[in-house]
Amino acid sequence: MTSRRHFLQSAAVGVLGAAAVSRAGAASLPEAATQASAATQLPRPPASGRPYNPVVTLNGWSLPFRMNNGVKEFHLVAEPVVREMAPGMKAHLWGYNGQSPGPTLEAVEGDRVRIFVTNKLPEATSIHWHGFLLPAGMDGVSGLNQPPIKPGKTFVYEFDMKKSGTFMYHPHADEMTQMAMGMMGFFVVHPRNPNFMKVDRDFVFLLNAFDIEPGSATPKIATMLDFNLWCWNSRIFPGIDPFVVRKNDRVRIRFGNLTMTNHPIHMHGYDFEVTCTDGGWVPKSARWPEVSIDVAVGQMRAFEFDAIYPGDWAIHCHKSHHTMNAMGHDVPTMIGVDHRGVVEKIQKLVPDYMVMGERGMYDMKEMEMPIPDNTVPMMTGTGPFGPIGMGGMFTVLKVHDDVKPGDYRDPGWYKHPPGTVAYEYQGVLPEPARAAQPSATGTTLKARKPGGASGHGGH
Ligand SMILES: [Cu+2]
Repeated sequence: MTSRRHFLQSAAVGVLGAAAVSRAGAASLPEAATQASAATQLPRPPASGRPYNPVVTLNGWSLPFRMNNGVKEFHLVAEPVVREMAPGMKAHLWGYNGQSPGPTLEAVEGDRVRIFVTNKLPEATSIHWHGFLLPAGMDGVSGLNQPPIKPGKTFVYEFDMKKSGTFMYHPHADEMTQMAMGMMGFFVVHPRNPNFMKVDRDFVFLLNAFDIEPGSATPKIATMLDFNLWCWNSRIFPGIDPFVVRKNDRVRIRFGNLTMTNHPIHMHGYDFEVTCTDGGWVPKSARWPEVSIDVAVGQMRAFEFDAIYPGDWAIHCHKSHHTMNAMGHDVPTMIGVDHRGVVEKIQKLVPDYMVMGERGMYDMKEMEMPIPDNTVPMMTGTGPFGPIGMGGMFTVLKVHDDVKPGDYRDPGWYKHPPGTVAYEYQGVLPEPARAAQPSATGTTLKARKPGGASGHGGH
Protein backbone atom coordinates (compact mmCIF):
# COMPACT_ATOMS: atom_id res chain seq x y z
CA MET A 1 0.00 0.00 0.00
CA THR A 2 2.80 2.40 0.91
CA SER A 3 5.17 1.34 -1.84
CA ARG A 4 3.78 3.84 -4.37
CA ARG A 5 4.05 6.68 -1.86
CA HIS A 6 7.57 5.56 -0.93
CA PHE A 7 8.51 5.50 -4.60
CA LEU A 8 7.24 9.05 -5.09
CA GLN A 9 9.25 10.28 -2.13
CA SER A 10 12.43 8.67 -3.45
CA ALA A 11 11.84 10.15 -6.88
CA ALA A 12 11.26 13.59 -5.38
CA VAL A 13 14.57 13.41 -3.56
CA GLY A 14 16.30 12.53 -6.80
CA VAL A 15 14.70 15.41 -8.65
CA LEU A 16 15.21 18.06 -5.98
CA GLY A 17 18.91 17.26 -5.67
CA ALA A 18 21.50 18.11 -3.04
CA ALA A 19 19.49 20.56 -0.92
CA ALA A 20 16.73 18.04 -0.32
CA VAL A 21 19.26 15.28 0.33
CA SER A 22 20.77 17.44 3.04
CA ARG A 23 17.44 17.88 4.78
CA ALA A 24 16.74 14.17 4.51
CA GLY A 25 20.18 13.39 5.99
CA ALA A 26 19.58 15.82 8.83
CA ALA A 27 16.48 13.88 9.81
CA SER A 28 18.47 11.34 11.82
CA LEU A 29 21.10 12.47 14.28
CA PRO A 30 24.47 10.71 14.39
CA GLU A 31 25.40 9.33 17.78
CA ALA A 32 27.15 11.88 20.03
CA ALA A 33 30.16 10.04 21.46
CA THR A 34 31.27 11.25 24.87
CA GLN A 35 34.58 11.00 26.72
CA ALA A 36 34.99 10.61 30.48
CA SER A 37 38.79 10.55 30.64
CA ALA A 38 41.26 13.43 30.46
CA ALA A 39 44.07 11.11 29.35
CA THR A 40 45.61 11.50 25.88
CA GLN A 41 43.80 9.07 23.56
CA LEU A 42 45.54 7.20 20.75
CA PRO A 43 45.19 8.66 17.23
CA ARG A 44 41.98 7.50 15.55
CA PRO A 45 42.56 6.27 11.98
CA PRO A 46 39.50 6.88 9.79
CA ALA A 47 37.14 3.88 9.56
CA SER A 48 35.52 5.34 6.42
CA GLY A 49 35.89 8.24 4.03
CA ARG A 50 39.17 9.54 2.59
CA PRO A 51 42.42 8.27 4.14
CA TYR A 52 44.48 10.55 6.44
CA ASN A 53 47.18 10.43 9.13
CA PRO A 54 45.30 11.18 12.37
CA VAL A 55 46.52 13.67 14.98
CA VAL A 56 47.08 13.15 18.71
CA THR A 57 45.22 15.61 20.96
CA LEU A 58 47.18 16.33 24.13
CA ASN A 59 44.99 15.17 27.04
CA GLY A 60 42.14 14.85 24.58
CA TRP A 61 40.54 12.82 21.82
CA SER A 62 39.09 12.95 18.30
CA LEU A 63 35.35 12.69 17.70
CA PRO A 64 34.16 9.65 15.70
CA PHE A 65 32.14 10.50 12.58
CA ARG A 66 29.86 8.64 10.22
CA MET A 67 29.64 8.86 6.44
CA ASN A 68 26.12 9.57 5.18
CA ASN A 69 25.78 9.57 1.37
CA GLY A 70 29.29 10.96 1.03
CA VAL A 71 28.89 13.61 3.75
CA LYS A 72 31.00 13.35 6.92
CA GLU A 73 28.69 13.79 9.92
CA PHE A 74 29.67 14.79 13.47
CA HIS A 75 27.53 15.47 16.53
CA LEU A 76 28.72 17.97 19.14
CA VAL A 77 26.80 18.43 22.39
CA ALA A 78 27.44 21.68 24.27
CA GLU A 79 27.04 20.88 27.97
CA PRO A 80 28.37 21.39 31.50
CA VAL A 81 31.34 19.07 32.17
CA VAL A 82 33.67 18.17 35.02
CA ARG A 83 37.27 18.42 33.82
CA GLU A 84 40.19 17.10 35.83
CA MET A 85 42.80 19.85 35.34
CA ALA A 86 45.51 17.88 37.15
CA PRO A 87 45.40 15.05 39.69
CA GLY A 88 43.82 16.60 42.78
CA MET A 89 41.84 19.28 40.99
CA LYS A 90 38.55 19.12 39.12
CA ALA A 91 36.88 22.12 37.54
CA HIS A 92 33.22 22.64 36.73
CA LEU A 93 33.39 23.88 33.14
CA TRP A 94 31.30 24.03 30.01
CA GLY A 95 32.50 22.00 27.05
CA TYR A 96 31.44 19.51 24.42
CA ASN A 97 30.77 15.77 24.62
CA GLY A 98 31.95 15.33 28.20
CA GLN A 99 35.17 17.34 28.12
CA SER A 100 36.70 20.79 27.87
CA PRO A 101 38.06 21.41 25.33
CA GLY A 102 35.64 19.56 23.11
CA PRO A 103 36.85 16.69 20.93
CA THR A 104 39.14 17.36 17.98
CA LEU A 105 37.34 17.17 14.64
CA GLU A 106 39.32 15.68 11.74
CA ALA A 107 38.32 15.95 8.10
CA VAL A 108 40.04 15.90 4.70
CA GLU A 109 40.41 18.59 2.08
CA GLY A 110 37.49 18.13 -0.34
CA ASP A 111 35.19 16.61 2.31
CA ARG A 112 31.72 17.97 2.87
CA VAL A 113 30.97 17.96 6.62
CA ARG A 114 27.64 18.15 8.41
CA ILE A 115 27.99 19.04 12.09
CA PHE A 116 24.98 18.72 14.39
CA VAL A 117 25.25 20.95 17.48
CA THR A 118 22.92 20.20 20.39
CA ASN A 119 22.72 22.79 23.16
CA LYS A 120 22.42 21.37 26.68
CA LEU A 121 23.63 24.59 28.35
CA PRO A 122 21.38 26.88 30.38
CA GLU A 123 21.81 29.66 27.78
CA ALA A 124 21.90 30.09 24.00
CA THR A 125 25.07 29.25 22.09
CA SER A 126 26.45 28.90 18.55
CA ILE A 127 29.68 27.63 16.99
CA HIS A 128 32.10 29.67 14.91
CA TRP A 129 34.43 27.62 12.68
CA HIS A 130 37.59 29.63 13.20
CA GLY A 131 39.71 30.02 10.07
CA PHE A 132 37.45 28.22 7.59
CA LEU A 133 36.45 29.44 4.15
CA LEU A 134 32.69 28.82 4.17
CA PRO A 135 29.31 30.35 3.30
CA ALA A 136 28.57 33.36 5.55
CA GLY A 137 25.45 31.66 6.87
CA MET A 138 27.61 28.84 8.32
CA ASP A 139 30.08 31.16 10.12
CA GLY A 140 28.29 30.87 13.45
CA VAL A 141 28.11 34.44 14.76
CA SER A 142 24.76 34.46 16.54
CA GLY A 143 22.57 37.35 15.45
CA LEU A 144 24.79 38.09 12.43
CA ASN A 145 24.89 34.75 10.60
CA GLN A 146 22.19 32.71 12.34
CA PRO A 147 19.71 32.77 15.21
CA PRO A 148 21.24 31.65 18.53
CA ILE A 149 20.84 27.95 19.37
CA LYS A 150 18.47 28.05 22.34
CA PRO A 151 18.78 25.53 25.20
CA GLY A 152 17.44 22.14 24.11
CA LYS A 153 17.72 22.92 20.38
CA THR A 154 19.95 21.34 17.72
CA PHE A 155 21.37 23.24 14.73
CA VAL A 156 23.06 21.83 11.63
CA TYR A 157 26.17 23.32 10.01
CA GLU A 158 27.16 22.03 6.60
CA PHE A 159 30.10 23.17 4.46
CA ASP A 160 32.98 22.00 2.26
CA MET A 161 36.60 21.64 3.37
CA LYS A 162 38.10 23.98 0.78
CA LYS A 163 41.69 23.64 2.04
CA SER A 164 43.77 21.66 4.50
CA GLY A 165 45.31 23.18 7.61
CA THR A 166 44.92 24.00 11.31
CA PHE A 167 41.62 25.35 12.63
CA MET A 168 39.55 25.77 15.81
CA TYR A 169 35.92 26.01 16.87
CA HIS A 170 34.36 28.05 19.66
CA PRO A 171 31.04 29.73 20.53
CA HIS A 172 30.09 33.12 19.12
CA ALA A 173 27.25 33.78 21.57
CA ASP A 174 28.06 35.27 24.98
CA GLU A 175 31.61 34.22 24.13
CA MET A 176 33.27 35.96 27.08
CA THR A 177 31.31 33.68 29.43
CA GLN A 178 31.40 30.59 27.29
CA MET A 179 35.11 30.69 26.49
CA ALA A 180 35.94 31.59 30.13
CA MET A 181 34.02 28.39 30.96
CA GLY A 182 36.13 26.29 28.57
CA MET A 183 34.09 25.98 25.37
CA MET A 184 36.43 25.40 22.43
CA GLY A 185 37.92 22.66 20.30
CA PHE A 186 40.54 21.88 17.67
CA PHE A 187 39.71 21.17 14.03
CA VAL A 188 42.28 19.64 11.65
CA VAL A 189 41.72 19.41 7.92
CA HIS A 190 44.15 16.91 6.43
CA PRO A 191 45.61 17.28 2.92
CA ARG A 192 43.85 15.30 0.20
CA ASN A 193 47.22 13.64 -0.54
CA PRO A 194 48.20 11.82 2.69
CA ASN A 195 51.89 12.13 1.71
CA PHE A 196 51.78 15.95 1.59
CA MET A 197 53.62 17.36 4.65
CA LYS A 198 53.54 13.89 6.16
CA VAL A 199 54.90 13.54 9.70
CA ASP A 200 55.29 10.60 12.09
CA ARG A 201 53.63 12.34 15.05
CA ASP A 202 51.20 15.23 14.82
CA PHE A 203 50.21 16.74 18.21
CA VAL A 204 47.48 19.34 18.74
CA PHE A 205 46.30 21.37 21.72
CA LEU A 206 44.61 24.67 22.63
CA LEU A 207 45.94 27.29 25.01
CA ASN A 208 43.24 28.36 27.46
CA ALA A 209 43.07 30.12 30.82
CA PHE A 210 40.76 30.12 33.83
CA ASP A 211 40.32 32.09 37.02
CA ILE A 212 39.35 29.60 39.72
CA GLU A 213 39.82 30.55 43.38
CA PRO A 214 41.88 27.96 45.27
CA GLY A 215 39.42 25.58 46.91
CA SER A 216 36.57 26.28 44.49
CA ALA A 217 35.70 24.65 41.15
CA THR A 218 33.87 27.14 38.92
CA PRO A 219 35.73 29.80 36.89
CA LYS A 220 35.09 33.47 37.53
CA ILE A 221 33.71 34.57 34.18
CA ALA A 222 34.21 38.35 34.58
CA THR A 223 38.01 38.06 34.76
CA MET A 224 39.61 39.93 31.85
CA LEU A 225 43.36 39.48 32.30
CA ASP A 226 44.37 38.22 35.73
CA PHE A 227 43.70 34.52 35.18
CA ASN A 228 45.35 32.15 37.68
CA LEU A 229 45.32 28.86 35.72
CA TRP A 230 47.23 28.83 32.42
CA CYS A 231 46.35 25.67 30.58
CA TRP A 232 47.02 23.49 27.60
CA ASN A 233 43.73 21.81 26.77
CA SER A 234 42.25 22.72 30.17
CA ARG A 235 45.15 20.94 31.92
CA ILE A 236 47.92 22.37 34.11
CA PHE A 237 51.35 20.90 34.83
CA PRO A 238 51.92 18.30 36.20
CA GLY A 239 48.58 17.25 34.65
CA ILE A 240 49.76 17.82 31.07
CA ASP A 241 50.93 14.63 29.38
CA PRO A 242 54.43 14.57 27.82
CA PHE A 243 54.94 14.71 24.07
CA VAL A 244 56.23 11.16 23.55
CA VAL A 245 58.42 10.87 20.47
CA ARG A 246 60.55 8.14 18.91
CA LYS A 247 64.08 9.28 18.03
CA ASN A 248 64.36 10.41 14.37
CA ASP A 249 60.59 10.90 14.00
CA ARG A 250 59.39 13.89 12.01
CA VAL A 251 57.20 15.74 14.52
CA ARG A 252 54.58 18.45 14.17
CA ILE A 253 53.13 20.33 17.14
CA ARG A 254 50.07 22.51 16.47
CA PHE A 255 48.42 24.89 18.90
CA GLY A 256 45.77 27.59 18.92
CA ASN A 257 45.47 30.43 21.42
CA LEU A 258 42.03 31.05 22.93
CA THR A 259 43.27 32.91 26.03
CA MET A 260 43.18 36.70 26.35
CA THR A 261 46.93 37.24 25.98
CA ASN A 262 49.87 36.11 23.85
CA HIS A 263 52.11 33.15 24.69
CA PRO A 264 55.71 32.72 23.55
CA ILE A 265 55.92 28.92 23.33
CA HIS A 266 59.51 27.85 23.87
CA MET A 267 60.91 24.36 23.30
CA HIS A 268 64.34 23.32 24.57
CA GLY A 269 66.93 21.23 22.76
CA TYR A 270 65.91 22.02 19.17
CA ASP A 271 65.44 24.68 16.60
CA PHE A 272 62.36 24.31 14.43
CA GLU A 273 60.30 26.01 11.75
CA VAL A 274 56.71 27.23 11.62
CA THR A 275 55.12 25.18 8.84
CA CYS A 276 51.45 26.15 9.22
CA THR A 277 49.62 29.26 10.40
CA ASP A 278 45.96 30.25 10.63
CA GLY A 279 45.91 30.86 6.89
CA GLY A 280 47.50 27.63 5.72
CA TRP A 281 50.83 25.91 5.05
CA VAL A 282 53.99 27.99 4.97
CA PRO A 283 56.09 27.39 1.83
CA LYS A 284 59.66 26.19 2.52
CA SER A 285 61.17 29.39 1.12
CA ALA A 286 59.24 31.49 3.67
CA ARG A 287 60.25 29.62 6.85
CA TRP A 288 62.98 30.62 9.28
CA PRO A 289 64.49 28.80 12.26
CA GLU A 290 63.24 29.65 15.76
CA VAL A 291 63.28 28.34 19.32
CA SER A 292 60.21 30.27 20.56
CA ILE A 293 56.95 30.98 18.78
CA ASP A 294 54.77 33.80 20.00
CA VAL A 295 51.13 33.01 19.37
CA ALA A 296 48.73 35.94 19.57
CA VAL A 297 45.13 35.78 20.76
CA GLY A 298 43.00 33.91 18.24
CA GLN A 299 46.00 32.58 16.26
CA MET A 300 47.08 29.05 15.39
CA ARG A 301 50.63 27.89 14.73
CA ALA A 302 52.24 24.57 13.80
CA PHE A 303 55.96 23.91 13.96
CA GLU A 304 57.99 20.91 12.83
CA PHE A 305 61.35 19.31 13.60
CA ASP A 306 63.27 16.09 13.12
CA ALA A 307 63.62 14.49 16.55
CA ILE A 308 67.35 13.81 16.23
CA TYR A 309 68.40 14.92 19.72
CA PRO A 310 67.40 12.40 22.39
CA GLY A 311 66.52 13.63 25.86
CA ASP A 312 63.80 15.02 28.08
CA TRP A 313 63.29 18.60 26.94
CA ALA A 314 61.14 21.26 28.58
CA ILE A 315 58.44 22.87 26.44
CA HIS A 316 56.57 25.78 28.00
CA CYS A 317 55.21 29.29 27.71
CA HIS A 318 58.07 31.71 28.36
CA LYS A 319 55.98 34.08 30.50
CA SER A 320 57.17 32.88 33.89
CA HIS A 321 53.84 33.53 35.63
CA HIS A 322 52.20 31.23 33.06
CA THR A 323 54.23 28.28 34.37
CA MET A 324 52.69 28.55 37.84
CA ASN A 325 49.41 27.35 39.25
CA ALA A 326 46.81 29.26 41.22
CA MET A 327 48.24 31.68 43.77
CA GLY A 328 47.44 35.08 45.18
CA HIS A 329 49.09 37.80 43.10
CA ASP A 330 49.24 40.34 45.94
CA VAL A 331 52.33 38.80 47.53
CA PRO A 332 54.94 41.31 48.78
CA THR A 333 58.56 40.79 47.70
CA MET A 334 60.45 39.31 50.66
CA ILE A 335 63.86 38.88 49.02
CA GLY A 336 66.50 40.47 51.28
CA VAL A 337 64.17 40.79 54.29
CA ASP A 338 65.80 39.18 57.32
CA HIS A 339 63.14 37.52 59.45
CA ARG A 340 65.49 35.82 61.91
CA GLY A 341 64.16 36.16 65.43
CA VAL A 342 60.89 37.66 64.24
CA VAL A 343 59.20 34.44 63.10
CA GLU A 344 59.41 32.79 66.54
CA LYS A 345 57.83 35.82 68.20
CA ILE A 346 54.96 35.92 65.68
CA GLN A 347 54.45 32.16 65.93
CA LYS A 348 53.74 32.55 69.66
CA LEU A 349 50.70 34.58 68.60
CA VAL A 350 49.93 32.87 65.23
CA PRO A 351 51.11 29.24 65.38
CA ASP A 352 50.81 28.62 61.60
CA TYR A 353 52.72 31.77 60.60
CA MET A 354 55.44 31.20 58.02
CA VAL A 355 57.63 33.39 55.87
CA MET A 356 57.48 32.96 52.11
CA GLY A 357 60.06 34.06 49.60
CA GLU A 358 62.81 35.41 51.87
CA ARG A 359 65.48 33.78 49.67
CA GLY A 360 63.42 33.71 46.48
CA MET A 361 60.57 31.28 45.90
CA TYR A 362 62.65 28.15 45.29
CA ASP A 363 61.97 26.79 48.77
CA MET A 364 58.28 26.67 47.93
CA LYS A 365 58.97 23.71 45.64
CA GLU A 366 59.69 21.52 48.63
CA MET A 367 57.58 23.23 51.25
CA GLU A 368 54.73 21.20 52.61
CA MET A 369 52.25 23.94 53.13
CA PRO A 370 48.58 23.22 53.80
CA ILE A 371 46.60 24.15 50.67
CA PRO A 372 42.83 24.18 50.21
CA ASP A 373 41.05 21.12 48.80
CA ASN A 374 40.74 20.93 45.00
CA THR A 375 43.91 22.95 44.36
CA VAL A 376 47.25 22.09 42.80
CA PRO A 377 50.41 23.60 44.37
CA MET A 378 51.75 26.75 42.73
CA MET A 379 55.14 25.24 41.80
CA THR A 380 55.20 21.48 41.60
CA GLY A 381 56.16 18.33 39.70
CA THR A 382 59.07 16.01 40.42
CA GLY A 383 61.82 15.01 37.99
CA PRO A 384 64.72 12.54 38.24
CA PHE A 385 66.88 15.19 39.99
CA GLY A 386 64.29 16.61 42.39
CA PRO A 387 61.45 19.13 42.35
CA ILE A 388 60.77 20.74 38.96
CA GLY A 389 58.85 23.62 40.53
CA MET A 390 56.60 24.40 37.60
CA GLY A 391 52.89 24.63 36.93
CA GLY A 392 50.57 25.89 34.22
CA MET A 393 51.78 25.81 30.62
CA PHE A 394 54.69 23.39 31.02
CA THR A 395 55.37 19.83 29.96
CA VAL A 396 58.17 17.66 28.59
CA LEU A 397 59.11 16.54 25.09
CA LYS A 398 60.50 13.02 25.52
CA VAL A 399 62.67 11.95 22.59
CA HIS A 400 63.77 8.40 23.37
CA ASP A 401 65.12 5.69 21.08
CA ASP A 402 63.21 2.91 22.87
CA VAL A 403 59.78 4.28 21.91
CA LYS A 404 57.95 2.06 19.41
CA PRO A 405 56.10 3.45 16.37
CA GLY A 406 52.57 4.38 17.38
CA ASP A 407 53.35 4.13 21.11
CA TYR A 408 52.50 7.25 23.11
CA ARG A 409 52.94 5.84 26.62
CA ASP A 410 55.28 7.74 28.95
CA PRO A 411 58.68 6.02 28.54
CA GLY A 412 59.97 7.28 31.91
CA TRP A 413 62.98 9.57 32.34
CA TYR A 414 65.82 9.85 29.84
CA LYS A 415 68.97 7.89 30.69
CA HIS A 416 71.82 10.34 30.18
CA PRO A 417 75.05 8.98 28.67
CA PRO A 418 77.94 9.15 31.19
CA GLY A 419 79.63 12.54 31.33
CA THR A 420 76.72 14.52 29.85
CA VAL A 421 75.03 15.84 33.01
CA ALA A 422 75.91 19.11 34.78
CA TYR A 423 77.75 18.37 38.03
CA GLU A 424 78.92 20.09 41.17
CA TYR A 425 82.39 21.64 41.24
CA GLN A 426 84.35 20.17 44.14
CA GLY A 427 87.53 22.33 44.12
CA VAL A 428 88.37 25.46 46.10
CA LEU A 429 86.63 28.72 45.24
CA PRO A 430 89.17 31.42 44.40
CA GLU A 431 88.80 35.09 45.28
CA PRO A 432 87.14 36.86 42.30
CA ALA A 433 89.86 38.48 40.17
CA ARG A 434 88.67 41.86 38.98
CA ALA A 435 90.92 43.05 36.19
CA ALA A 436 91.53 46.72 35.39
CA GLN A 437 89.27 47.53 32.47
CA PRO A 438 88.85 50.74 30.49
CA SER A 439 85.32 52.10 30.68
CA ALA A 440 83.39 53.29 27.68
CA THR A 441 84.04 56.94 28.68
CA GLY A 442 87.84 56.45 28.65
CA THR A 443 88.48 56.51 32.39
CA THR A 444 90.12 53.45 33.86
CA LEU A 445 88.49 51.55 36.70
CA LYS A 446 90.97 50.55 39.38
CA ALA A 447 91.26 46.87 40.15
CA ARG A 448 90.33 46.05 43.71
CA LYS A 449 93.12 44.11 45.37
CA PRO A 450 91.76 41.99 48.19
CA GLY A 451 94.29 41.98 51.06
CA GLY A 452 96.75 43.90 48.92
CA ALA A 453 98.03 40.76 47.22
CA SER A 454 97.09 39.98 43.64
CA GLY A 455 96.74 36.59 42.13
CA HIS A 456 96.48 34.56 45.29
CA GLY A 457 94.07 31.67 45.32
CA GLY A 458 91.31 30.93 47.77
CA HIS A 459 91.47 30.75 51.53
CU1 LIG B 1 51.86 32.20 28.36
